[in-house]
Amino acid sequence: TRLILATRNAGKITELRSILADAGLPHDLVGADAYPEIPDVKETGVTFAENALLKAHALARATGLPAVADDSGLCVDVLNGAPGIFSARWSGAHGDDRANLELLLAQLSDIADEHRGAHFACAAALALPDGTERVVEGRLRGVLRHTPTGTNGFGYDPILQPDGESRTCAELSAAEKNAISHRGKAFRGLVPVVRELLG
Ligand code: ITT
Ligand code: NA
Repeated sequence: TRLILATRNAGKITELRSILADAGLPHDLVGADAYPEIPDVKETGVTFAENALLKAHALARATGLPAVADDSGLCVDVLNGAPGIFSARWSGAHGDDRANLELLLAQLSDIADEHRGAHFACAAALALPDGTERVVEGRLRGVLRHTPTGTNGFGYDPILQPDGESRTCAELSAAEKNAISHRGKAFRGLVPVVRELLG
């Protein structure tokens, strides 16, 4: 069966393909870009789970195929969880990873190391054309560096140093990141659900 990945974020697509393939899902995974005629849904939810479900339902309804989506972001302790669901457009420009990261670093410039705790969060959603839905969430806890380091990954990876690591997420290999990441945890949790509902 074909399973649609309801995202146009290239960094996410790369991660999701390898996470789901490593988990042994036999499905043919296709990105939303394979359906350019279907408009992007407005992310009007107030939680990661609501937004992930909105994206998955919109694509499942429009294509008649099962769809998976993720909504994810960085939640900073001293900012009471911001940027959170606004992570992709924190600086105003949707998807401008560098501008978002630079703005966040500027906002945290006076914050000392012991108060720089944060986590990545991911909600992984599965929606079927008949309206059936499931969500699984995952987190990766760490501290925020003062200076971006590393060139792997995407988004805020160069500033998040996972707890127990001496490297940032952008210095981890793709496999190392997937093994501990919010997205890895959420989608590995979703795999048995996909198997149960789709066979
Ligand atoms: P889609 O809605 O098409 O999936 P998007 O990039 O808009 O793509 P989100 O709304 O989920 O996706 O925003 C997620 C943002 O959170 C992303 O742009 C990054 O800035 C950040 N983010 C999420 N996961 C991350 C990760 O693993 N590493 C670094 N940054 C991440
Ligand atoms: Na979002």
